[in-house]
Amino acid sequence: MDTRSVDLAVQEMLEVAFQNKIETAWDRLNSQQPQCGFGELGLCCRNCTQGPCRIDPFGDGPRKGVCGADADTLVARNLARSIVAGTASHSGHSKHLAHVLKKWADGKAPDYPVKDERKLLAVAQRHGIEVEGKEIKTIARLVAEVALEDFSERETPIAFANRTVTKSRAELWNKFGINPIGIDSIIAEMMHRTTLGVDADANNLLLGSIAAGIADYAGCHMGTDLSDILFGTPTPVFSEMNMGVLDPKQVNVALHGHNPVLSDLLVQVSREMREEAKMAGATGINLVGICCTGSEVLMRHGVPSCTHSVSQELPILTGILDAMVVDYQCVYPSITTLAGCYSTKVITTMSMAKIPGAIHIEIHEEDAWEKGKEILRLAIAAFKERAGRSFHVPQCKEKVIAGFSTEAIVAALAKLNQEEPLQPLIDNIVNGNIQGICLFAGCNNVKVRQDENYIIMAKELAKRNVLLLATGCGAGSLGRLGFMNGEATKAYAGEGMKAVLSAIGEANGLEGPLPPVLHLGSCVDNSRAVDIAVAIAEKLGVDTDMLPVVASAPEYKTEKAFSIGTYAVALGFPTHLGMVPPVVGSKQVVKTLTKDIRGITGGYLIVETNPLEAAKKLFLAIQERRADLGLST
Ligand code: XCC
Ligand code: SF4
Repeated sequence: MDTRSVDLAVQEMLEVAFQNKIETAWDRLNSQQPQCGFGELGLCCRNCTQGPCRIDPFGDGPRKGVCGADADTLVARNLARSIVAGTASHSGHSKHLAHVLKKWADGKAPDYPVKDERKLLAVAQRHGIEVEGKEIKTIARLVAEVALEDFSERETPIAFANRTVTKSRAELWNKFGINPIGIDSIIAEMMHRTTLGVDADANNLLLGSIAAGIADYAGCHMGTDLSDILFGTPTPVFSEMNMGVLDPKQVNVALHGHNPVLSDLLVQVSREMREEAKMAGATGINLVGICCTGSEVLMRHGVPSCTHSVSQELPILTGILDAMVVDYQCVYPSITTLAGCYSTKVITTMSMAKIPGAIHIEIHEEDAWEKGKEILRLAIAAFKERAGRSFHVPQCKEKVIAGFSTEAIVAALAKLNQEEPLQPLIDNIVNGNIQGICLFAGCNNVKVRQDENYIIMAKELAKRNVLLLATGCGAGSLGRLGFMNGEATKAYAGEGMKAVLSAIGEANGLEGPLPPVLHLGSCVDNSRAVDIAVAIAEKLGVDTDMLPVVASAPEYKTEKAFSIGTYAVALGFPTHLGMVPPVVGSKQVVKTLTKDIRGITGGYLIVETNPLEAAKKLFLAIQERRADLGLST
């Protein structure tokens, strides 16, 4: 058994790496051993130059840092900084989109017209913007302004968080003083609070972290809303996943990173460049996705996803990847070293995210189209360069249906009940055909066998009639391994859920049932799962912490995953982590996050590294909530 990945394509390419003595993330993990035990427990502090200070978890050595900070303070401060970094990343992405929308409204970004006016109007109305008689550009500018206002300090709580949850949830956040008044302001406040000699109270730090998590939710929701406005709200789309989507006869271009500002445009530009590619002897331009930017273009254009997260280096080793175009986040700097052994061009595109060894072509909204052509020309040149060279492409790919925006899910359900589209879903949750909903979010992590936790948990939960939603690299795992098509429902879903998904499939003219795992999009699109939960909660007249809805990050790695997990807890969901977070050095922090927090938000963390056990625990949490709602278990 390959202990590194379940994915056969990854296994095959790791063998290629081994044969060619090419170093991958797995090798580098090995050379990092043993990793720092203090760091693993959260017990190392570098927040001032009197440190680094370490606290002995066994109590034999020092119990306090030089300033007197104890284990609880250190662990809580470190966790807070991780969460805040995640919030900064997601909201940085959405701030970028807000500027693009505003530039278009001001006539400065002609390549970025509003694609989905309906969504624009819906978002505008949600924020109390009068739309009657106004031009689209004016409405777009007003929406962009509401978004940008959310970053600084407002008089009122953040709009994109408070107007998208139940009223009682927003009130609860106010009551406990965890409702932030600005995304950037809570980020700055938490950085301030975690410096030497400010907040030393672990629980107070954790409450501040939850506020930062709520700001992250706002950033994610804004990211989804603005992407839908600019690039279109996804509708169900058929595509494929895994490295077999690479085609030796075409110019292969991987879109990697997170933000659709660049990747969506390249999809459009590539259509114009097809002839140029043909003149170079290629049959066409084959765009493929990696990580979240891959999910964005899969959702909206059906661009196949090539691979995800820890295996992002491997498509280069096929020898036929002509360019890897990246924006920001989750892009391993190692890719330029690997690309150096092949004809692959790595192209960075954002001034804030350069990589030594890459070609930098900076994308500005003002002249994005021309720059897009320049990028694709480099890929075409690389295609010519590789003529006659040997290559190795694993013949693995799976069929997927993606594109499940909240709007698309509601539209699919409306085929069963035009007037009350959510009713069929609610009826089936009430009668137990669907026991509950689990959102799979987060990454792969080189410390666990890639995809294994997702696969085991998805099988276990699907057979217990739990409807699965997935985003980001979690969606990638489940897609690459065949959980995102109708066949998977037949193979894995329990009888109740199979009947429901078949009925929806049939009503929508699909050949088979809906997949057991619905692809909601990239990591910011976890907001879509929240929208679904909020809609159900409002319909039932309860708050989100009463719903049989749980979240899981079975193989997470990034700071962004921490901030998402934090807002899942803030919204009241039992939230599973499949890797032990670096908090075990503080009993108090562990207790607060897994138990006490429940008394505040209704949500809590479940840390469980065994996927079978994790599925059981999540199912139990679902059962508990069903019982509280008076539903059959
Ligand atoms: Fe990054 Fe979003 Fe994680 Fe994948 S899942 S490794 S964050 S690309 Ni968000
Ligand atoms: Fe050490 Fe305190 Fe400085 Fe941290 S803040 S490095 S614990 S002295």
